[in-house]
Amino acid sequence: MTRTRSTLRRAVAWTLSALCLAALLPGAARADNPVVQHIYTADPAPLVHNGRLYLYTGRDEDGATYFTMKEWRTWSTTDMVNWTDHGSPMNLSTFSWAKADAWAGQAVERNGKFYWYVPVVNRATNRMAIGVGVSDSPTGPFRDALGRPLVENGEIDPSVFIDDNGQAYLYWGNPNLWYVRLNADMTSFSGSPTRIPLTAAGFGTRTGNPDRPTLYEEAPWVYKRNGLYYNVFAAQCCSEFIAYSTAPGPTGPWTYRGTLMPTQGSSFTNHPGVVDYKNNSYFFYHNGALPGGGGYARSVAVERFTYNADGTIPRLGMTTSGPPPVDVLNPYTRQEAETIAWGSGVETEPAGEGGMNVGWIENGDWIKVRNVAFGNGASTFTARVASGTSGGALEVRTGSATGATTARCTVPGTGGWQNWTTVSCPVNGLSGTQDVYFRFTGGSGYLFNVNWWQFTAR
Ligand code: FUB
Repeated sequence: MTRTRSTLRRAVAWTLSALCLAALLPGAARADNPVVQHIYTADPAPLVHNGRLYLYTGRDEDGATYFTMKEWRTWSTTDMVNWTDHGSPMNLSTFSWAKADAWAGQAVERNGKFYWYVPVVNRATNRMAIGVGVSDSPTGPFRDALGRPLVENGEIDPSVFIDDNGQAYLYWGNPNLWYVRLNADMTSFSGSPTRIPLTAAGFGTRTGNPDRPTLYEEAPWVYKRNGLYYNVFAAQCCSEFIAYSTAPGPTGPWTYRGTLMPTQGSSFTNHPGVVDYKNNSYFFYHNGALPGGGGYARSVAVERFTYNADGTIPRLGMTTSGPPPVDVLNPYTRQEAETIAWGSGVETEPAGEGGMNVGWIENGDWIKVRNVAFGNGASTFTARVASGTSGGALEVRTGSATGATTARCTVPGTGGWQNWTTVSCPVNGLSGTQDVYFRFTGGSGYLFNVNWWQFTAR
């Protein structure tokens, strides 16, 4: 099998060498934003379910010169710093009627099923339409719930919201802002799509574009907090900034509340997603912060924030540090190798054993996993590995990717990149709660894959 890695991975590896130097400087921020480093991601949509935060995104293809998007991706975390890659549970071919443009959507849970609303080009009409994927699991796979668009008027960016009384709403639109009441089945609606009046009082005033007199551009994200309804949206174009409005009810009347995140970050679009998780509030967005990043090579990032006492949202800036951890990671249960705080040089792929594995590993690549709670100390490190060449070594380091080595497992050739075996090695001096770095070493070319890892306590 020929294994070729993307230009993005090489670029991240180079830039991380520079960031490591920066980290030695006093006061240097630890770079944990964007949340994913091995592919470009865009259009974040968070969802909390059963104590886990799931993140639904689009994917910008390497080298794209437009929003050339073919698949959606799912990620999850329990601590806001280590993110598990669940791969792509839905793509353009999920919708047989879709031609192109796997753009910004949102997923929601109802009665044990997960509904993911997404805009795509309808092949039959050549217009943007909104489809709905459904799954029994937050990580998919998703199938087309209808076999046709749910709604189509040439506009994009669905946001779904279920009110306390069970009434669900779908909002979407660029250049207009629409809503429709969804039925309890989440795949049909009552009444007709209705246009929300884009007034200056509701959505601010834009200058210099008579066709779009208010700031509303696209990407609505509608939710409710303490009885107040929020619509956070991408404002003005281009470059966009993030603004928001509030209302006493789900259909308005909306009052413009100003800027949430000013234009920043070398992507001319931005896209909001807001969620509460483990007693904190989080704002997801995207920028062009990864190497090679830009308007068509975006990356999802996240900031923690606190609402003001009157319910308004403070103005937020993009950071490279991101939020602090809200939980520890337990090394004494099996952890997926694709649970990553920061990865340098690696990629992921579906594993033959199920789930995903880390692959395309070369000498010097590494993965950081944050806030790992070793307690009184670990005695043994175990990893599930495969190698289509002659393997290498998997080192567990602390402090940095070149810090103290606490364990070193030799990985043999296994006769194939999906021929898995389990290796173990002794651990020395790993206790308390700290970040660990898995560093991969060996000869030239691809060394081995890693599916999961686990420590044994002393
Ligand atoms: O990702 C494609 C489009 O760019 C989204 O639908 C918009 O919200 C903007 O982010």
